[in-house]
Amino acid sequence: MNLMLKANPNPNPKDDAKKTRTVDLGNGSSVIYVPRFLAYDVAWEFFNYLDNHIPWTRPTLRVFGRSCTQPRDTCYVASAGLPDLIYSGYQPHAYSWDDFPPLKDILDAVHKMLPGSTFNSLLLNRYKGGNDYVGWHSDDEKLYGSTPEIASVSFGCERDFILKKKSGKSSQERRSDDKPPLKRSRKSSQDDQHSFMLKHGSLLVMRGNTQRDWLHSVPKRAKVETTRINLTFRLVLQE
Ligand SMILES: O=C(O)CCC(=O)C(=O)O
Repeated sequence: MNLMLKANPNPNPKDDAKKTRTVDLGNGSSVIYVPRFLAYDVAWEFFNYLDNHIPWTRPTLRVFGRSCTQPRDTCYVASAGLPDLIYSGYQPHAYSWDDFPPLKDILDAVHKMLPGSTFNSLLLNRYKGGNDYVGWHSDDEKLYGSTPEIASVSFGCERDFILKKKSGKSSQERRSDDKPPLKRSRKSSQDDQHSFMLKHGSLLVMRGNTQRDWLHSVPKRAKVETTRINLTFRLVLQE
């Protein structure tokens, strides 16, 4: 597949700067949102490639002692020689970047957009409609280190991405794929919750202490009928 990848295609840098949003969450946590990271048409070409060529699976997870089907499709790609990813009792097979060359183009574009950052693994998620979701969790697995940077590229249907501050009982705030998150907690103050509508072709980056201090989720949405694909790039540390 020969895609003319165009990251951040807007020719006016001032206009781009206006659209990119950086949110300081406090205590060394921050989020950057780039709504037009990829050109619209190029992003649809990627969507079609990913939808049709990725070997999607919907694994069984073990959450709080119970088995449940992960409420979205997934696939994992990583550089050779990295420690295995295991979450909720599931160890995905690690495909190689060479198996899916367009993923390397997207990784290159992410590296270009975030100078000084390095990513060597990718978790892909496919939400086939509004019933598919990811519950409240943080990406605080040991293999990502204490302050992981996470770069997330979205394709297809727009979905809400919500961050909420951890309450402090962090041992209970693990990945909860069997518990659909509520739309909004009425108790939360504005500073304790942030919401982004992740657009087709957008990039969202979480930095610093975000995984230590915040949870994130993509909640169910009753009216959503079409597919969203998400690519989450992370750096797995060598043992
Ligand atoms: O789909 C998304 O935007 C988030 C995915 C996510 O949080 C995860 O895979 O850990």
